[in-house]
Amino acid sequence: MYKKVLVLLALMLPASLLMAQTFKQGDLQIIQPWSQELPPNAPTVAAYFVIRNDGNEADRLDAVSSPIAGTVEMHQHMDSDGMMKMGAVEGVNVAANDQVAFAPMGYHVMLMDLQEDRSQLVDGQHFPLTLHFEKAGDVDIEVDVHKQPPTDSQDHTAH
Ligand SMILES: [Cu+2]
Repeated sequence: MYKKVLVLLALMLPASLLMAQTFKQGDLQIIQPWSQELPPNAPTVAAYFVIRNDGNEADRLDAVSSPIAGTVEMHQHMDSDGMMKMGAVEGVNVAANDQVAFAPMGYHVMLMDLQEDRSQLVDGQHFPLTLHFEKAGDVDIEVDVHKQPPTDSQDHTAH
């Protein structure tokens, strides 16, 4: 009986993953983590999300890790002399009652030294990521992989 319920839940899982997900821990919310599907030989993969801090104290994202990558860094795109470059940042502050967006051409999480099994890096799949915060501690999230950037955060009417 118990087993049947678990099987049912497992079957229902893919449908729920099509919806934007939010992960909560304490005063923090990690909203709609996503990654774009890349060619199978791409050396790196990027992850994006919004960190919302509803608390009255600032927190700081100190590090990010994932079992699918040997190295995970936080990067920021910078406009230097008209050239877009990206570089690693030590950490990202999230002020009290504020939010920080990780998005293309801005802050992003960069996964490197990817594991050989890339079955989680295709459209419709998802992979685990752990965000290490100075105060909130570790937050485990799942990053949804999409062919196209999700648009529902900008436009709720387009269908
Ligand atoms: Cu990067």
